[in-house]
Parts: sequence; C-alpha cells; structure tokens
Amino acid sequence: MTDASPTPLPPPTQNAALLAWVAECVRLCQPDTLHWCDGSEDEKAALIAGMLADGSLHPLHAARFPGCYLHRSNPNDVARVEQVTFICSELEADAGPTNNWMSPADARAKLTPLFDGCMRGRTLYVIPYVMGPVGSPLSKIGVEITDSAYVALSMRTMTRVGTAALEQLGANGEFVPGLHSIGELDPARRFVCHFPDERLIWSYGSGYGGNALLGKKCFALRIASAMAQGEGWMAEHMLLLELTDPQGAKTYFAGAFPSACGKTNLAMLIPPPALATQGWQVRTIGDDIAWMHVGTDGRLWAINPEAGFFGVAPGTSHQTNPNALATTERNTLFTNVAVTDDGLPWWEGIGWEPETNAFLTDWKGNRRPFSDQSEPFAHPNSRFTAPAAQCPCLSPHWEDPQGVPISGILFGGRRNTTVPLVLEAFSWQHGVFLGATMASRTTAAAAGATGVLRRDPFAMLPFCGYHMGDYFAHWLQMGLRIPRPPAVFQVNWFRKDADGSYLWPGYGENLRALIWMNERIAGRGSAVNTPVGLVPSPGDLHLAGLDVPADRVAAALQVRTEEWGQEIPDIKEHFARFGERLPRELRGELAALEQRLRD
Ligand code: GTP
Ligand code: SPV
Ligand code: MN
Repeated sequence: MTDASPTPLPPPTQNAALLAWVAECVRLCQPDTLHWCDGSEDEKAALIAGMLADGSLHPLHAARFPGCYLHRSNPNDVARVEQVTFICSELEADAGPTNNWMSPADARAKLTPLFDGCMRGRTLYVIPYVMGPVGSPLSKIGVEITDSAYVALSMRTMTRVGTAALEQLGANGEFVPGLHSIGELDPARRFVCHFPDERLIWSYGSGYGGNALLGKKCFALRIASAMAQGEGWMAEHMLLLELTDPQGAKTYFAGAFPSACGKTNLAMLIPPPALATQGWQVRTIGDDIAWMHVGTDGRLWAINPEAGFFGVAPGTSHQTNPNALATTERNTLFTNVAVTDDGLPWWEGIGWEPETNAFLTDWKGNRRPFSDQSEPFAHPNSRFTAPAAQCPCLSPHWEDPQGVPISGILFGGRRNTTVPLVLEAFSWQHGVFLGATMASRTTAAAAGATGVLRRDPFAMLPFCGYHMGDYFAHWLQMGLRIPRPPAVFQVNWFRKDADGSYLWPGYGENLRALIWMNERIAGRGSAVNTPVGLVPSPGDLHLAGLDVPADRVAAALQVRTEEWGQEIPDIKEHFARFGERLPRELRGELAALEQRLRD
C-alpha cells in the first residue's frame, strides 16, 4: 500500500497525464513517501492509526460515538481565507472586481519556491476522486495531491475516492489536478490559487476545510463555475431538497445561502408536528453545492457533487437539526469542537449543558471548568465531516445519475431588516436581479469580521471563478436556455424586531415558507403584488400549529417601502463595480424597482 521510494510499486493507473503530473509534483515537493489512495477500509484504518499516533486525532467516546474522532486545527487556521484566495486568469479583467487576481506566471513564481521541497520528511498522498455519483454523465474527476493525512481522511467522506475514480478516469480521461501542502501553516505563507484556463488548483499553507479539501470550493465551485460558463451549465453554492406533499407528490428545490446561513439546516428540515401529521416531508439531496444542467425535458436538473457534509457544529441541536446530530453519531470527524472529560463532543447551542463543576477541553486544547465562560469552548466555525449516507432524511434519489428536476430556486441570507420571510420573483430575470443583489451578514466561515452586512451575489461572492458580471450574464442566458425554468424566491429567516429578537422561529417552521412556494409553483397559492415581488399575506401561509403571535408573522412578511428605498443607493454602488460587464437587463430591473417604489 505505502510505496517507499526509490523502488515504487507500479502506479494504479495508465493515465499518462495523471502520471506526468504526479511525477512533476513529486520532483517539486520531494516527499519521503508516495501513497496512491485506493479508498479501502485498510487504508482508512492506517490513516487513523497514524494520526492517533502523531496526536492530530483524538478518540471520542467509543460506545456513544463509534468511529468518531476530534481534530484540532492550528488556531491561526480555522476558516476560509478570502484575502489570500486568488483567481489566476490570464487577464486581470477576467477575474473581475470581486476576486483577488494574480497572473498565472506570478502565481507560479510565488508558490513554486513554497512547494519546493515542502514534503521532505512527509508522505505525498495522491487522492483520485469523483465529484458526483460514480458513473453519472454529470460527474467529474479530480485528483488532489496533499501532505495532510487529515485531508486524505476527510476527502474519503466528502467525495468518492480511490479505485472507483481511477476506473472512471480511465487511460485517457480528463481530471482537475489540485496540489496542496499544509506547508508551515504560516498565515504569511498561505495562498489558495485557481488557474481557470488550465483548470488547476494550487493551495499552500492551510489545513482547513475549504482551503484544503480541494474538491469542494476550489473545484466544485471556482473551477467548475468557470467550466459551466463555457459549457452552458451551472455550478452553485446551493442546498438541494425534496419536498413531499400529503398526496405524495415530490418537488425539488435548490437554495443559495451564504456560508453558515442555513443550507444544511434547511436541507435536513423536520416538519413541525401539525404538518408532519398531514404528510409533509423533507428529504435531503445535498447541503452545500449543486451542479445543474438543462435536461432533455426542458427542466433544470441538479446533482449534489459531494458525498458528505462538512457542516457547522455550533447551533446544531435536537431542537434545531436532529437529522444532523443523527448523521454525526458515527464515522464522523469533528474539527475544533470542545470535548468533555468523557469524550463527548460539545459546542455552543448543542442543546445540553455539562454539570457546572464539569471540565471541558476547548477547541484550542485547553481544559477549563465549564463555569469559565470567558470565551467559547467550540470555535464558532467548528465543523463535522460526516458521510451523507448516514443522514436519516437522505432522499433515495440523492445519487440518481441524471439528478433531480428543480422547480424552485431560493436565495436567502442574514438580514435583520427589509427582506421579508419569503417573496416570489416576477420572472426569471427579476429572480436574477434578486440573486445579484442579495446581501447577508458575514459569519465565522471565513476569516475576518463577522456580522458585517455585505452584498454576496448568489452566495457566490467567495466562490465565483470568473468575472461576476459575466456570471450574472450567464444566469440570464441560462433563463433563455431552460424552456421550463424554476420559479425564483427570496427568503429571510433572520429578520429581527426592534429588540433584536428573531421575528420568525426558523428551522422546521421554515417548511411553511416552502409550502407556500410549492403552492405558487403549482399555480395555486395567492400572493400580494408588492414593489419588490409577490409576497404572501399571513392568510396565504399554512400556519396550523404555529406558536407565534399574528403580529409577529405579519411583521416578518411586511414589505416596507422606506427600507427598500434605502437599498437603492447601495445596489447602485454594488452594480457600479461591474462597469461595462453589468448586463443591461439588471440595470433595467433596478430602474423598474425604483419606479415601482415611487408608485
Ligand atoms: P456552510 O456549510 O458554511 O455553507 O453553511 P450552511 O449554509 O449550510 O449553514 P448551516 O445550515 O450550517 O447554518 C449555520 C448556522 O445558522 C447554524 O448555527 C444554524 O443553527 C443557524 N441557522 C440555520 N437555520 C436557521 C434558521 O432558520 N433560523 C435561525 N435563527 N438560525 C438558523
Ligand atoms: C463554507 O464556508 O461555505 C463552507 C465551509 O461550506 S468550507 O468548506 O470551508 O468552504
Ligand atoms: Mn458552503
């Protein structure tokens, strides 16, 4: 299995391009050992044993969390790093105003010395993986080279790794190469570079999630979005869910929400009892990324390219998301959560409190009494890495090779004010305007300040691999290419009252918004025509069993013209950044919105 140079075993592929690239990376990084990952159980056991021995994994309570481990990342390396994430297109103009740009030549010149010899004394893992169901015509192959056993272990859960990927690749197939080294974990020597023209990824100096698991944001969003633009499909930061009505009819929704803004929770929603009794059900297809193609039937079809969930731990409880808790009871890698002396993973908002005199070890590895509340025990961006197949509410269609047909697209975010609980766009083009102008408060998923309101178009601000203005144009184009386009909605579970409390209970209760959207799609539900879109009146929502005062429901749904008026100057500033590349249709939508607000 492990292949000690200088007498290596024959490599497990005949793919000449792959062999050449691996040889080039070996020459550059000079690892002591080369290991081709095959995805076997033996390999998993060996990875875990090695990490337990070197202290990078900690066992958890073996009976209550079988096959589960805790990993603590370097405290300087706990989230995505947008400031050092680069799109290395030939022309700066093609990266656009929302991305950091470096020329491909400069990126190579800067990173080559970092990679030079960086794996001395380490193992180089070659991880062939499939994004999407194995054998699906919509799936794609990536190969990650890394010196991190944590990455090698995580990729097994998040993607389909090993022999299956090499078989699908074959001798002549194409793959997206990604070279990764944790380097010295020095923030000053940390870069995540994407070469969209070559479809190549180089990531150095971080071992964390989206910076290091290159199949996820680097390939499945940044590189894939650039591929999709050229090829007429879409790669989006979206959950995928299946809604079943009391008659058994299924409707599929895709939803874009910025990082740590509710995709996992919505995808795993449990209906409130009054609606569950009537037969409403939600099943999960995916919780973070969707690849969508126009089907021969004229609908938009979506696959989840991932095989696992890299989900936010804090706030996950039996109240909010019991399905996520059940998914993470076994074979789960927890990163930067706290742990009790008994070996139970713990985080803020888990729904139970240790004894006041109990001790916990926090995410940095410091053991302190639970009564010491000076700082959080779990990092706010602590996460679980768990196999999708363990999710109790996983849809039987989650691996359908052709995907699932999408009838509704949701755009959501964290807005204290202005955006109502739910509204429907007047048209696809108006829906693109809603996506292009959506804003949300920043979260701990990326390094930097949290709680700052920023425009995050389509929840893709950190993930669009090319010029965002061209991306808007691509969305408009797709509308013309989808004969039966999904309806588009905007949602906001995070609106607050004057005292700063959420107006809407969220989580399972969000089903009520989904049911209204479902009725609109079916041509049944009624709505009020407002300047910003079609909004339900409280009477249009299915509110049976909801324990919220009527005036709060009304406030959550309210469209206040003066609040929307205040958006206009900011939207203008936002649009101005895209210059010539802002599609004129969006300028038109803005003018139409201003006119409707004046009327
Ligand atoms: P990424 O994995 O970063 O892309 O995030 P995500 O969009 O999947 O976010 P996730 O569902 O993990 O939610 C992040 C945080 O928002 C968690 O702490 C949740 O508890 C909280 N959250 C999710 N849905 C709701 C909701 O409906 N209402 C409120 N108040 N909080 C929510
Ligand atoms: C996000 O930040 O949107 C995530 C986590 O889903 S990461 O994989 O780190 O990007
Ligand atoms: Mn995400």
